Amino acid sequence: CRNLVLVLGDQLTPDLSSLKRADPARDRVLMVEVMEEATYVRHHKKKIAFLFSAMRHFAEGLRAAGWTVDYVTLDAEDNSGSFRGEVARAVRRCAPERLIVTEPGEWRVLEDMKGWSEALALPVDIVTDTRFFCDLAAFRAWASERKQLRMEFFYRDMRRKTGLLMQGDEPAGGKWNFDADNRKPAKPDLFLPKPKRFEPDRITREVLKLVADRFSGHIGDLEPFWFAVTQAQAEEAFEHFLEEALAGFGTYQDAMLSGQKFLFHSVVSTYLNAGLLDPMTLCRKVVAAYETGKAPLNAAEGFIRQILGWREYVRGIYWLKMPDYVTANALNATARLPGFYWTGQTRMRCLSEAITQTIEEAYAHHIQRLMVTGNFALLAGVDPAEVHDWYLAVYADAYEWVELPNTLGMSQFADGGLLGSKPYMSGGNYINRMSDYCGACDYDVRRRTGVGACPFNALYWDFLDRNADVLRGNPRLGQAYATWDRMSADNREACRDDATAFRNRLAAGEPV
Ligand code: FAD
Ligand code: DLZ
Ligand code: SF4
Repeated sequence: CRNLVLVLGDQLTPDLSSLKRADPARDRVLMVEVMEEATYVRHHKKKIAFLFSAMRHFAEGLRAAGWTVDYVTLDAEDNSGSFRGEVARAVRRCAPERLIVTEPGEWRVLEDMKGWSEALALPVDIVTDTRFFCDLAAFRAWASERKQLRMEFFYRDMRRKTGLLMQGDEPAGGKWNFDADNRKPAKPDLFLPKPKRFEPDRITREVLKLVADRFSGHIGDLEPFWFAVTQAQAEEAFEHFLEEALAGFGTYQDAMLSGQKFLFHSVVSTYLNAGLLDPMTLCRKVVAAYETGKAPLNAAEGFIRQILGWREYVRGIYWLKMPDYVTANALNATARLPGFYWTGQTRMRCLSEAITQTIEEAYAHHIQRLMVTGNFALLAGVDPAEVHDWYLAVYADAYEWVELPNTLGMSQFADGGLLGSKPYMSGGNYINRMSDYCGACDYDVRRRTGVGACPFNALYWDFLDRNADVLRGNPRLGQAYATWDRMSADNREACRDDATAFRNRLAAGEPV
């Protein structure tokens, strides 16, 4: 063949930049299922199944469109188990003049790729990924002009640049951000939409068997498996969200309810990050829903900010700060990740809900990730590298470029305030306000210390105290430290003692 085009598992987009450079009549596509990618962290079974099935469906689509696809399944004889090994074998099979690949989403893969040309004695073109609103060069330029990086200002520039939800030079509705309207807890009797589910077809059933055989030791329930695995299905899932859930998305964005895994969230990150959905199309559809009166502005703006703002911003930060970012640990947190993160077995109701549904669905919504599992790990002083490995493994939407800044930066404050201006942390009070978890919990959210008190409470104050050298000067924490300072010495001591005892129990692996 003339060109060999390597398409990675999260590049399942028909107009991918690498494919656009090639010609179905003269070039060949290579896709590979490899053990290294499935095990560099031990991904959730559903995530592996989703990706292999989506890859196989995508290959079929390419063949139907006239491409020759060299597809290596995980169980193919002689599968070497790595991208590098499989590219080398494919080069021997078809002796191409050149290899073309769209830049990968993870630093580790790009570093390896940079050595391929020499190793294979072949030109390797690594081309820009055009599936984002802001390419990496543009982000670097934006960042280089600023002393402090903040998502909100990046987002405003992106609104201006794309014209999404703009009226001339002004934001639609006169404000950039409607989050003040978006903090309502949900009532248990609220009508709750469900994400669109799909029956596994023949290809998915084969993949499910493979994953059950080969990855039985990985976390997670493989079935029921209901994810979309094609572009058409993913688009259907998004249409379903537009009809059923978008209108409530803003208002209940931060709410949590027992047994309700999805609330008004779109559940499209898995599809978007694998390339089955296009971010610009999603945003345009949301604007149209607002303009036709199907969704209020706080919902449309809130949704667009997540995709046009946060998603693009964290990607920019990742590539700006790697490779050092992954080892950042500004608070010197060293505790091990508690074992119940892998089982959901804890009496703390909020954590057992979030972790159990993660095991079942490879999904939890943002506030569960940020204010339950993330918040707890932060307060308990868990090593951010362990927290990072967990998030990267357990969520079907997790790739390092998006997961790492969210975990290390937003959630664990391990970058010392680069991504967010203060740690996202709270005691039990916030969780109680935004959910119905506490009513069904063995612990008492109103008690700060003593037997049966909600562990988040003492941990919260103890966290502020332990990290005062880094955090006390932060103006956004002034009020919290003022409250701590006003507490009696006895109360402060009780917080320290209870939190230390609790952290010791975690370290000893005792049930909590
Ligand atoms: P919705 O709530 O419906 O939001 C719509 C879309 O906006 C999402 O599909 C997603 O593409 C985008 N989005 C929303 N918030 C963010 C964000 N903070 N960063 C980037 N994109 C965002 N998101 C991932 O895609 N992959 C991850 O590995 C990931 N890890 C996270 C780890 C932690 C500790 C935290 C706090 C957040 C993480 N997020 C991650 C962001 C967010 O939680 C998920 O994107 C969201 O929960 C996905 O569910 P949804 O599709 O129903 O999102
Ligand atoms: C996540 C993942 C998994 C589990 N397996 C594969 C695979 O077998 N083949 C493949 O091409 N990609 C896989 N991926 C996605 C890659 O890890 C992802 O493309 C890189 O990390 C770059 O973002
Ligand atoms: Fe979580 Fe504390 Fe509420 Fe229990 S009481 S659900 S541990 S916040």
